[in-house]
Amino acid sequence: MSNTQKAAAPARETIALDPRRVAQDFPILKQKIHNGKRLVYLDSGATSQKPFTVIDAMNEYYHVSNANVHRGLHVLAERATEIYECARTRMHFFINAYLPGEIVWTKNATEAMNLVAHGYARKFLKAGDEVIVSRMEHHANLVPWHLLAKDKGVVVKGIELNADGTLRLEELDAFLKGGKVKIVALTHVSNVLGTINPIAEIAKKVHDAGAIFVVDGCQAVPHLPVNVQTLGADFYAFSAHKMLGPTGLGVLWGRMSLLEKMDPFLGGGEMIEEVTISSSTYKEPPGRFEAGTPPIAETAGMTAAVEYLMKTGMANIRAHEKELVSYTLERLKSVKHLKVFGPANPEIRAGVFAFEFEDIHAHDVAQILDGEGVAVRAGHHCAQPLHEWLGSPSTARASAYLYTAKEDIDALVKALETVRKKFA
Ligand code: 7TS
Repeated sequence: MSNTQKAAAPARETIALDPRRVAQDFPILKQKIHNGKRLVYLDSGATSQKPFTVIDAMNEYYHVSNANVHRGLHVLAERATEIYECARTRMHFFINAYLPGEIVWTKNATEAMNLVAHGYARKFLKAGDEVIVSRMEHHANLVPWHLLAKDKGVVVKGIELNADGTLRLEELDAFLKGGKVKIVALTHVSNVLGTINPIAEIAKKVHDAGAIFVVDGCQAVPHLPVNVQTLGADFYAFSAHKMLGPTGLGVLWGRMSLLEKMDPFLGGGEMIEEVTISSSTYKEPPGRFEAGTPPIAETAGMTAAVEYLMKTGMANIRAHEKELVSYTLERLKSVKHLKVFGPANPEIRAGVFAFEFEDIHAHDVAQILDGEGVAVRAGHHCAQPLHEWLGSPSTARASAYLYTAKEDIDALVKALETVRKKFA
């Protein structure tokens, strides 16, 4: 397989998406709820819905090809292995990895982050070394480092935020100057504020200081063109289920030179070269990190998801969501007493809208919205440090995707008016 892919071509003009047309590919979105109301799904930040092609690919796998991978010599085992490995190759093209072998299949993004913390950081960091995170991280990019801090005496420090919900990058510069930073681990896109962080710019700073850059791409890969070669990070983690794919599958991309140095995280079948009673040796990456029977049907679904995204065009999806950001922020301004968090500039914001009414609990807001057919999430969204900064233990959050139309935002605004009136 080629390891000399070129960086992606310069952005070409985008083609306008018709989200109502796109929504027709998603069977779940056709249903009516609560006595005939149209389902307005604004919770894609938690998980995206799945098109027919993804559901069909998984069904077909179980109908025609089901077997375990890399083991049997029979026809079904060969088919299953091909599906599993072709998905890896597809994914490497999708994010422009250097090699298919740099794609490690995990259970989800959380496991991918833990794999870096256990497989890389546990081996190479020592007491007093610093890991830099930020105030806007999901717990998946905090708790693995906390576990490491407890075990190894590593120190975890956080970059604070500007009032508009962007990173205070001057704080990163100051941390890096201290000379103790070994890892910087940041999200590409905030799951609450929608902030899109300047990953390529940060990668340069981190590398100039001789540290490793780990990126949580969970909210980015589904929504923006992601090219790991031009972004320049060292590890990049994400989940299939937020990008039209199935639950139970995640990805850790890592530079091969780093993966090769890492210890396995889980031990067992599939990941070994040779085992005796008292010792074992391990496969080269990625096999070393894929112990046990992996999610196979899920990779069949993943291939279909990536094909759907590529056919639609990631630049087109981003253009659609950017337009939706402008529209939504403008429409939400009309709702009295509603505070909306995150950057106002659509250039640096994804389609995520966390908000609160001064005196109404986020769970009440979400419940009333649900009654109106509008599905949003309420809570701390696994970002407690961020909510501490927002001064609120929980917010309600609407999150969009390629099937979200302006009509869905209009329905949200109308339902928010109902909330306001009920509590007036
Ligand atoms: N990182 C970010 C930025 C996320 O938004 C999430 C999930 C994760 C990591 C973890 O992903 P998982 O697939 O391993 O669970 N975020 C959300 C959310 O915002 N609402 O539900 C899940």
